[in-house]
Amino acid sequence: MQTTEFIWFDGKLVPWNEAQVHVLTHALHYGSAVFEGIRAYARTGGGSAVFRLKDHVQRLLNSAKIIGITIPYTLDVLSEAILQTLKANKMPDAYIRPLSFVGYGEMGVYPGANPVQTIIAAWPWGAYLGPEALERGIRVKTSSFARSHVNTSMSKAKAAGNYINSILAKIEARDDGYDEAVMLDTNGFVSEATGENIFIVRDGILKTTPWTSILGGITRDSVLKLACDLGYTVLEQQFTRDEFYIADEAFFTGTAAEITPIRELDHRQIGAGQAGPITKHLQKEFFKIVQGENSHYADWLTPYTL
Ligand code: PPE
Repeated sequence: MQTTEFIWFDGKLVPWNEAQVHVLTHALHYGSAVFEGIRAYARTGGGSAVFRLKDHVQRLLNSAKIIGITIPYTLDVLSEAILQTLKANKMPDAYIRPLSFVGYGEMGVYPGANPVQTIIAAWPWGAYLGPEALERGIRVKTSSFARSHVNTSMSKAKAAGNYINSILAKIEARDDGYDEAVMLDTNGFVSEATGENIFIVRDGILKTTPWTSILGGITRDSVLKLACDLGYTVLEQQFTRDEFYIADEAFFTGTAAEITPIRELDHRQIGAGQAGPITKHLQKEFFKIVQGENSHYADWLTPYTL
């Protein structure tokens, strides 16, 4: 991967290669960590901005609360540290990865008095599902692995341990020649993908999974608001895989994936088998927003200069 110069580590900017932990770090054994994925974009006309910075930091703090660990930093301190990391690395655009984890101390599941440590890394990350994905759309399959029951793992926490479920589904999908997996919940309804939320479009109406067994995606929330503002009807409503098969359009949302069209599910072509008109419309407006070209959404952007 493409490295950068510094990683913020509990208040200090340390050289990339020196940001290390002990192999008996609790989180490495038990997945006791929470993280975020945030993007910063260069603005049309100069400068840069982090997209929905406070919302991401708030979700990090919420994730920690859900899994029962305490991050010893406030929202403002973490937000400032993220900007500091971008500036130190001279990055006009970036994917930013804050992570808070239960550190080295006692072994055993009980995290006890082990320290909670926090890092913030940033690196350049292009199109998550490949350079063609945003344009052409991707091929996906329904996973044989169900998304965890709402009382099994806490899906509203972006917790490291939750991602074993995602890794199982992702490996299966890739081994079978697909780009990504669509996961069903334990009742059989469409839940989310391994690192993306899902929208379908039928007869001009958008539908997305309600905030049940899914991560409350910030891109999902942005698209919900944007689509409403553009005059579309959007329903947060459960739907099944067969409804997905007969959708006119479908797409994933996520910080890494942005808005990625889906052109095929389980060998059924979705709509015309390419990015649909509503998907393209939302994609275009979304990219305008993140690049600072739509002042109506200025409060979603935290500007910074290098
Ligand atoms: N669901 C899951 C399970 C998920 O991991 C993500 C983000 C989303 C939905 C979308 O959430 P949001 O980014 O707030 O719109 N996945 C992150 C990690 C990807 C990775 O491979 O690492 C991301 O997109 O940053």
